[in-house]
Amino acid sequence: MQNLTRNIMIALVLGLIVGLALNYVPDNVFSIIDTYILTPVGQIFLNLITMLVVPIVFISIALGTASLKDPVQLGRIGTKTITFYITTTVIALLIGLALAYLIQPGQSGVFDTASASYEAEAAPPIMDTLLNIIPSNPVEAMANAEMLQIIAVALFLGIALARLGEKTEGIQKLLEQGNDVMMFLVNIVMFTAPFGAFALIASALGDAGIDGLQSMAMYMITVIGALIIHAAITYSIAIGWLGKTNPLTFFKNFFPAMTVAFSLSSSSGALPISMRTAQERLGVSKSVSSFVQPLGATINMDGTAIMQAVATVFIAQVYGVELGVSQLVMVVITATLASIGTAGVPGVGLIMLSLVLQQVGLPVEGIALILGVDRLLDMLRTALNITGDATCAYVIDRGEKAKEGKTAGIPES
Ligand code: DAS
Repeated sequence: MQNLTRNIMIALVLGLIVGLALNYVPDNVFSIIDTYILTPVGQIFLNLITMLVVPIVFISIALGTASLKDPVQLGRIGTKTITFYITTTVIALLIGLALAYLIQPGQSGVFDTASASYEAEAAPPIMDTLLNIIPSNPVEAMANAEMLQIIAVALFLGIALARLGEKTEGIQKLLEQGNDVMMFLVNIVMFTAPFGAFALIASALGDAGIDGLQSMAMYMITVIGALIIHAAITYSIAIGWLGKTNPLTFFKNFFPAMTVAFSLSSSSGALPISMRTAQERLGVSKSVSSFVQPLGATINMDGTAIMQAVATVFIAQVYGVELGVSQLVMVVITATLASIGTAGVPGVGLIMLSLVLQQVGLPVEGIALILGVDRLLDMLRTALNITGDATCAYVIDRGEKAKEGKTAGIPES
């Protein structure tokens, strides 16, 4: 794991250097390099990982649920998980809104709203998503990577396995072997991680351009500042107070997973590594990790919520729209619900942002203003998203072990 992290870090630094350098080559040269080298390499890496997401989430949730034999414990862990995720997402949104009003990123610089245009991808209506959690056709749900529906089917299967016990040990064994196969395939795919990380960040930086970064500097500073504050305050309080652990030790041990999430810009794609890191380096039990983290990769995206809060205020400021308190409340509610229904894949935050903007009557084409730097911010907010999932798993695991009188906490390295 250390070698992988080191190689990814080296690849990211090289990618940053190359990405900056690509700003000084003619546009047509960059376009050729990006089209025929960077984007294909990055896409191959993303597809390799994304290919494994559906089986990994399904198997992990089914096994995690099946291992929680006591339905009372399953209910307790499920309730704590959902409560933690919704609470931290609301706090993240409030931090994003507060910092955006403090820094006022939309007041600095000149933004060309006249030519701004953005075709919002059809975001799933939130209520439909929540009502359709139970799929009529599980196979179709898997084929369409409807993550909430896949989780629902896996939960039902896991509960059945837990209740039927030995009668279904063959299926449980099959799932466990399937999990071993998936982890083996992840190991193979992760060999390509440094190449993918290099290509993705070089392409994103080359695409954003130095001018783009400068004009969006205040917006990026606001988002990055809120991400840091959320990790440094919200998660640190949870880790220190509820997890009884030094937050710095936690972040240091979880850092390898954060680099993978940063490279991938995909919570779901980073899931295998984030679960393995939580289990091996944070000491989280497999049953809690396999239940809490796959759920979080889909329904918990605090980093994304922060981007949406800041982007909404930024776009309102650029277009000279005053947001009332009721509209800000709608931003919090819509962004919280929107994050529940979408899988953790690259760029999904922007799709949800169009939902939030529509909800508060802001022009969706305002997204065009932040599009250029979004891939870079997506890397950072995805790293925060999975850190929130791991924080939840760690805190819940500590609570469960305390109940059982077991020792808990980060194993001595
Ligand atoms: N890339 C998303 C994720 O995987 C986050 C986002 O798009 O905001 O968590």
